Amino acid sequence: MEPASQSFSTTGMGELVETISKTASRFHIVSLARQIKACEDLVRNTPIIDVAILGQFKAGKSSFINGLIGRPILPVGVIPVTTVITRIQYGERERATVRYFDGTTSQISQDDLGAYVSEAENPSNSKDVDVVDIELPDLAEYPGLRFVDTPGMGSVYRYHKEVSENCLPEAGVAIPVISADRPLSEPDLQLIEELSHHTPRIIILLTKTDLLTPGQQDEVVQFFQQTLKRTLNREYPIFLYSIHKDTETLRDRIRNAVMKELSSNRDQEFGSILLHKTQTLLRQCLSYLDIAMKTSLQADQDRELLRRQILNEKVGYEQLKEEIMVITNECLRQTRTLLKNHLDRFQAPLTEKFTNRLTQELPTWKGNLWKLTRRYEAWVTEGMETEMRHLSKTESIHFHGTLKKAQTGLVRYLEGFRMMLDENIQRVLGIKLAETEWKIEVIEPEKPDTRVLYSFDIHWDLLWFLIPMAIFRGLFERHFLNEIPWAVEVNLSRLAAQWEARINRAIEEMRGQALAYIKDEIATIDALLSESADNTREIGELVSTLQGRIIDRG
Ligand SMILES: Nc1nc2c(ncn2[C@@H]2O[C@H](COP(=O)(O)OP(=O)(O)OP(=O)(O)O)[C@@H](O)[C@H]2O)c(=O)[nH]1
Ligand SMILES: [Mg+2]
Repeated sequence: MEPASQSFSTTGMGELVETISKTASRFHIVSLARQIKACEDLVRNTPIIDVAILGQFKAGKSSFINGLIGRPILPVGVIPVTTVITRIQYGERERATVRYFDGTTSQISQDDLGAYVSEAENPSNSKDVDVVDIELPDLAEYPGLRFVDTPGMGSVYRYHKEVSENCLPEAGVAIPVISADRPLSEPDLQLIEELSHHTPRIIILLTKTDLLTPGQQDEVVQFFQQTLKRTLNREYPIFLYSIHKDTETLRDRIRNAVMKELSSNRDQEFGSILLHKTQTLLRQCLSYLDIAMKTSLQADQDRELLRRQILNEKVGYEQLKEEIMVITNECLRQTRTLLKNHLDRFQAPLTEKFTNRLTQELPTWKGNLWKLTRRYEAWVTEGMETEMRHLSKTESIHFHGTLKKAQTGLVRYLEGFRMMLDENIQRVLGIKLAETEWKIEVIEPEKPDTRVLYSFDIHWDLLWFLIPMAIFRGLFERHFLNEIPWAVEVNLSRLAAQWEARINRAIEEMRGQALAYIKDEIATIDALLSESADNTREIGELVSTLQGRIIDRG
């Protein structure tokens, strides 16, 4: 903490108020808005000190201000009167300006004031008046001071209290008014306590002293002093006032001891008011930042926990990858068996079909062994191609078994991963991940190549000119027929291998998608987590900057 320094510069304060203002908007500390605005106004504008007269309804606030002015400008009455904030200051000419909530203004005659500031003529402030500003040549002896008359608190008009409370941040000097017939109620103490946050200058005014004997007045003043000391541990100057008895004397006492002093030391007063306000603002801002910091730290811890949960061996990318590998490898391995088992059932019927056809066709084939062999090759190739193409078409639906299994496995696995992530995020951060439309599509394998290659192991046919067909034809025909089961088996197996390659490629593609999904999701969460750490750092930096501006009040 910086050593206490009572010297200050408005520039330095302006910069501090600006930092607080930025902090408040960055962390949405809306509750400080009015105080910030009040400090900004004080820093920016010509120093004018608002002397706010506040207190319970009918305490005699408006009457007291009228007394200071020396004539009955403000409406007073036996029922709650003041309904709008009225600010009165010195001006060369008499002038009254009504400022409305919508920002518009209008000049009114002093005599019409009641129509705007009294509850009777402007019920519930139906005229939407924000404030009425009055300038009077009568106040020449109080340059730089602006007396602020406020609606009374504690009456049936609850909004009167709100209006008055809202103006507390602007109060430079506060005069809580307490009527002698209701000496120091709980709301009075609360008001004084609240005021102490906003101003270093609180002067208590005990009104209607004509209702008390001098002895009773002393008694009441003593009671005030003791109570304030006991409850707030503070001492405040207490002044007496009455509109009926010793008015001049009492008023002059306040004038000389308070108002004149405020006026003549205005710059210094202004400085200490601004200092007080910015320090209060600073402390409040720091206490909000404290909450933000705690929340952020807590969140960081939880996020760290979440991070650990995401990155631990159970849910870390490497582990997830391994599990996904297990799921898919199992499917990849099973593809061949599945295909083989399915295609095996075609072995016998196809063999029979080809054998029968060949048995029928062979006798019609003419020529030497070479020609016969070529013919046989062409016949088998064409026949096999047709059959394999047909099988590939009609049976492919049954080949997708492992692909579907891999898809189901991956989808289920990813759902589990996401659900786990979702639960953690919800528990730690209290937010729900947006649903993703993500799902694994089965990738259709491309159609395999059904071309068939076939030839004898030993190229007898090249020796065709040595082989007399009349003797050996029967032998070769048998050989051709015997080749059929093998040809069927080889081509079914080739078909299976081609489908296996394609299906497994599709499974691997799905695996790639699943891994990319997990990787992306983890990276996103990771990025969000690092952002939160920055938040804590940012708050930390702000806290240390602002703490350096705290002045120890000792
Ligand atoms: N006996 C006595 N009555 C007073 C004194 N000051 C004010 N009153 C009376 O108290 C009543 C209220 O006075 P106001 O000045 O209107 O009081 P206020 O605090 O402004 O009231 P609100 O604006 O309604 O909050 C009026 O009837 C005044 O005549 C005083 O010193 N002695
Ligand atoms: Mg009043």
